[in-house]
Amino acid sequence: MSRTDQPEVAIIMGSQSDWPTMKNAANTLEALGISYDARIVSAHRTPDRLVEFSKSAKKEGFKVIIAGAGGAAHLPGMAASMTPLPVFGVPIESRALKGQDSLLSIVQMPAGVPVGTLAIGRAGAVNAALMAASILALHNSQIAANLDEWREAQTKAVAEKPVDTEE
Ligand code: RP5
Repeated sequence: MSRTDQPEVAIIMGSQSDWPTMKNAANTLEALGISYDARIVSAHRTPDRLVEFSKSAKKEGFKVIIAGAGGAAHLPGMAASMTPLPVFGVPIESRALKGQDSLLSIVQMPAGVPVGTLAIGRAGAVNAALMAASILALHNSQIAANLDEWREAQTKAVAEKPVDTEE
């Protein structure tokens, strides 16, 4: 699997506390040989950092942004409002409302400023990385091959019969 020097995907998140979830996106990108840069960018606590990041992300060479946030999750939408790059939003599973707040905050964007919203939590983080990979694979045959291989391995890993597991 090949890597390039300039990270192709930016993973941004509202807080350090989002990293255990967003690490699933990072791990998936790594498995696919896709370079990324992970940063903490908070829409509420570091608004200037958000503006600076979003306005320069394309110039920096990023091709896709994955943004995870929880609660009043304004990060993905605000980032999308300031960049032409595709933005995938990952709703973090919040303690108070189990991520329903995050999901609704991210998914209900007004027409004209899209955020590709994924599932709450780990599944969303993994799938955001896979969506990023699908986009990059359109113009990168190595990533396309890695993605095919990853999917094939996933299929092969599914047993035909269930086994008893400890509860
Ligand atoms: C959001 O607030 C973050 O994305 C995080 O999910 C949530 C809680 O942040 P912490 O209080 O844990 O830093 O901005």
